[in-house]
Amino acid sequence: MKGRQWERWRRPWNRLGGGSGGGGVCRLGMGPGCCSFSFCWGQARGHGVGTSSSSLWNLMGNAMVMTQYVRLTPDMQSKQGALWNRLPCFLRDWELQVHFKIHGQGKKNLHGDGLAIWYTKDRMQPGPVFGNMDKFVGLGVFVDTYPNEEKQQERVFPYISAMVNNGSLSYDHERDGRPTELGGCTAIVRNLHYDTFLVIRYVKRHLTIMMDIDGKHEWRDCIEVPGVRLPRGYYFGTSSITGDLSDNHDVISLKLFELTVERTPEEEKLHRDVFLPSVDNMKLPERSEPKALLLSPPATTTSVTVAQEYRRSRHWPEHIARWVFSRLQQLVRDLLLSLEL
Ligand SMILES: [Ca+2]
Repeated sequence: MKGRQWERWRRPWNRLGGGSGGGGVCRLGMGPGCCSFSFCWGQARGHGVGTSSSSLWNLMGNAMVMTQYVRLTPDMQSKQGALWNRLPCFLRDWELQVHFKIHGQGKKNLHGDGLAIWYTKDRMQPGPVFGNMDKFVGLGVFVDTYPNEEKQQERVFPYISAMVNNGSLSYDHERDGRPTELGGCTAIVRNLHYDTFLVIRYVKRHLTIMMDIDGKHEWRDCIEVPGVRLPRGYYFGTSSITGDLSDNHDVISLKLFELTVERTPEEEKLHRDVFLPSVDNMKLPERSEPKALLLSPPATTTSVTVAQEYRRSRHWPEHIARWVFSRLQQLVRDLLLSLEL
């Protein structure tokens, strides 16, 4: 990356609320002692995608290494592909820059399905969520190009959304992931003649997603979620899938930057390592939880985000109390019936 280009990646932390300590320092993640990675053709060949055992990357499915990029899927039906980094990442604060291109022959909404960027516990697990496994553990960021849900007038596609999962939630493909999304924004990214970028920034448990898709070399805000707890030691990857409709989903570069941010002693205590992903003030259901306790959006509202659902879920003790009470009622009824007999 050229110096001038590098400048545009930098952004005052205070504006993002991530740098109470007077601003952070970014450095390219290829430095010593850093688990960061990058492939950018002609610049970081040693870390490029390849078949040698020294490659930091694994390809999966229909993904192909081309001269200047990795093609996750070609513009053909029923393909899926992925690219995964081999090393778990133990950075506390990081920024992933994704240079991608989505293009194809399809007109209007006759193209799909989009691509996803992952920071997850598991890697190389093909599945239905943009080519990756469902019920993943970690963070997924989706560039969804096809509106599956019919009533989607209030939402213009392609649409970027994010989801944090502890392994208990399914991505609802038919509803474009709305029941579980943390937030999102429209991103017109198909068939553009200029470069398109996404950046996922994770600083002090603050998740920020921005995009540069207008050819103006400017970042636009997309998603901002505080209180996101992501364990260290997960894997970065990207994946894509096509169905009846298709597109070329190309990744030109993935660059991870370590972000060095000062923490106060109090923040050090607060930001202790976690073992499962979660979002503050949001209740992720446990796998074994009774169905009655799982939160589902009301049938009448299609635009309620999971964030809103989770905020409501702060009343979960009431749900438990109601459930226990109904069970007790049932037990008493059963007892009375058996006495009558
Ligand atoms: Ca979709």
